[in-house]
Amino acid sequence: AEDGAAPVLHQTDRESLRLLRRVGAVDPESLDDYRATGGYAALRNALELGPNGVIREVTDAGLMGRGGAAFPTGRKWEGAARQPALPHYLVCNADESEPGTFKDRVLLEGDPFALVEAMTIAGFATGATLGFLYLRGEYPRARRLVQNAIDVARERGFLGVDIMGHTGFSFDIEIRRGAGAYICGEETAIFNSIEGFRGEPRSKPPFPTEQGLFGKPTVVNNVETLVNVPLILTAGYAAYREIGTEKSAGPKLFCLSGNVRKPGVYEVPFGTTLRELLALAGGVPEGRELRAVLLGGAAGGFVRPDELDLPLTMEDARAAGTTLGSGVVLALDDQADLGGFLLRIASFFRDESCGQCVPCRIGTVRQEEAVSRIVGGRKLSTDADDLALLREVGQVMRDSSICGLGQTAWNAIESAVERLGALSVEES
Ligand code: L3W
Ligand code: SF4
Repeated sequence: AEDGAAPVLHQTDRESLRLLRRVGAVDPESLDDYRATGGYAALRNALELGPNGVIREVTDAGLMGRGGAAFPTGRKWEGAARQPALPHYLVCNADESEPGTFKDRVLLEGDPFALVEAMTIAGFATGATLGFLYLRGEYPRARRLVQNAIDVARERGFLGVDIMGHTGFSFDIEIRRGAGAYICGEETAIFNSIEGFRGEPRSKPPFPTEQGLFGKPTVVNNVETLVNVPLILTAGYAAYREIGTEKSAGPKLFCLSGNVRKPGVYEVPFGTTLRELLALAGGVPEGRELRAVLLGGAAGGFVRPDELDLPLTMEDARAAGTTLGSGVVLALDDQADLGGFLLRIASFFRDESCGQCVPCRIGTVRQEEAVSRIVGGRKLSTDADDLALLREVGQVMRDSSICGLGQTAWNAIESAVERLGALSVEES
């Protein structure tokens, strides 16, 4: 078909619009199982639609990034596709390291062919001939299963040259493994890591769509974001948009952890309330009361028990002063040590700061020290106020750090202070 030809998409049932439909239900090493459950129908449709048609479909579906920042995927793909510089690259960010985040692992291990197909579609749409899967080093099982999927797909003509008999369409995938640094999940630090340099973020702009890996136009997408693409290309954007809300379309994976009875990954439509999601996970253990929920991860914010009717959408989370981030829903009950938990977050950021820029390198240390003093019941001095110091340091990090790590290192602690009254005199 010509570029931009009319869609050849068909309606499907709700089950085929579930991200986790194959996880635990099919053999993740079997391409035949994958194909028997609808695998590669999306790529076939994509090849018929042409690159522009695919980008239009993804844009009309309203797909937004699932790694934390919720940037529109179609806009990102279009931005890279129109760049004249060649080659174009695709990077799948599978360096899942946000504390409390384990959804991508479930997809990587449970449905690796879906990711391979999704990356191939993304490569086709954006003109990339090579895709890198940047995988968290601590996921050896995912590495084995995805490598197997890549190898089998290549053997059977779903990767390599003239894919699915489509003359002139070549695409391949290589895995690169991280080595334990959280900062290597930042998209430009991934480029440095793949290129053999220290995993430090680069200043943006230029955005990766213009100058990314090896200085070339690059699309970086999270695993979950990509695995939505075959759903859209199989069912069509209209059917996909029936899931979720108008502004936050589609299914969403949440990682339930902390003081819940059944921790794990749950798939629900956007717009499900936090109360409903916690109920799916069995709520807090018997005899306990919920104290707070950390939403969005270490860069997110706290929700109080009186706010559980919050619909889980990008826009509602933002309005409530937090974010859905990478899907973290971490419950703390009345027996949880909130002060210790906040100190753990502060220590995490101090540990993981790459040290490249001063506000974050120094600020995360000062933040940890101040939280430690407050939690430990020690005073900075008779006339100094550690909370005021925290606020000032937090604001400086937010305003002047190079990357998202430093910019968000104060978010959760600020939220606990402002919304839960944590780190007050009574707390210590
Ligand atoms: C082209 C423009 N592209 C922005 C692209 C940009 C990037 C994406 C988002 O992530 C989140 C934070 C935490 N032309 C563009 C453009 N882009 N403007 O859109 O960009 P940005 O800068 O808003 O965010 P980011 O730095 O990529 C920050 C979350 O990440 N986080 C933790 C994440 C952890 C995981 C995990 O373990 N799976 O994801 C920590 O901060 O929520 O919102 O691609 O290039 N004009
Ligand atoms: Fe490194 Fe922190 Fe600066 Fe990001 S904000 S570049 S992690 S020092």
